[in-house]
Amino acid sequence: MTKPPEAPTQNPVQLRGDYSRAASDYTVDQDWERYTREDHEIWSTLYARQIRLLERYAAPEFIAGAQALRAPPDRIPRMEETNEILRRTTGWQVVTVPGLIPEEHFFSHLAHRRFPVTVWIRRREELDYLVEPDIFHDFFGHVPLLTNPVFAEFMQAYGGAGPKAMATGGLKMLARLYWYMVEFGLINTPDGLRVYGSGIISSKGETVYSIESDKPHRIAFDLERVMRTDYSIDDFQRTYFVIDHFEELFEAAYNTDFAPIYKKYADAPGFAPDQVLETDRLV
Ligand code: HBI
Ligand code: FE
Repeated sequence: MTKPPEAPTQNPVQLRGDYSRAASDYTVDQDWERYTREDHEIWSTLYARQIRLLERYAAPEFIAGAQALRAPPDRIPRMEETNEILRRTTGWQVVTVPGLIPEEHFFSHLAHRRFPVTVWIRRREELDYLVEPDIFHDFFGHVPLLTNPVFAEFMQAYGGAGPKAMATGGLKMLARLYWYMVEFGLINTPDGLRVYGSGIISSKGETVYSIESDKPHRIAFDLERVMRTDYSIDDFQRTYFVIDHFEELFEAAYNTDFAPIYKKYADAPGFAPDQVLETDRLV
């Protein structure tokens, strides 16, 4: 019997899933037969809304990944079908979990090329906003880019950096890297800015806002800048960080020793989410 974890430090929420059947690594069976007609209809509504935004707003690598997964538009995908495809492309696997899981388990899954996907789907009244990631956010938002070799390498290296961060007080800074560059990242393309961050691309409103609005700051990716910047979890982002290539993330996670950064800024307050520094290169 696995007791529900305290919500991870970044997501102070009352956890919704059933953790009683979870294994020691917090995985559970998807139990696809247990989804209701309403669950599949909510998936279909969300999928139809987001898939039509991809052409205009999503990074080409994201679109290619979404197509490669061949997710059904009218029902929640079966993870074993997805895993067949992932195994052949980058060797990643999806594992299903009851919801948010403790950081150390989350990092460990990523380090072993396993992406935790929540099994339940949001209710109709949560269509536009929900606090804890559901299967639509995790699957539609995160899994497509796991078919991209460079991004997949970055995600594994990111997971590998977890234990040392937790041991040396760097968890908050490492979590900011995930927040800004995995959940809310933008990428420059010859056709202009495009979305690849999961939190954006799984949200109808934020997909448009992140590209069209003149309210948020858009700042060129800089590892230390991102690691030092606080974020809010309950509204559209005030700042997006922009990369030119996914290799920038790979370089950061694979070739940078984060320890000196954790040490240098351990007691420094974070920058406010809407702050702009004169050293920032605005995009
Ligand atoms: N658990 N299932 C799940 N999904 C996440 O995205 C997740 C998590 N636990 C911790 C977490 N994310 C964040 O704190 C990461 O920054 C580590
Ligand atoms: Fe996410």
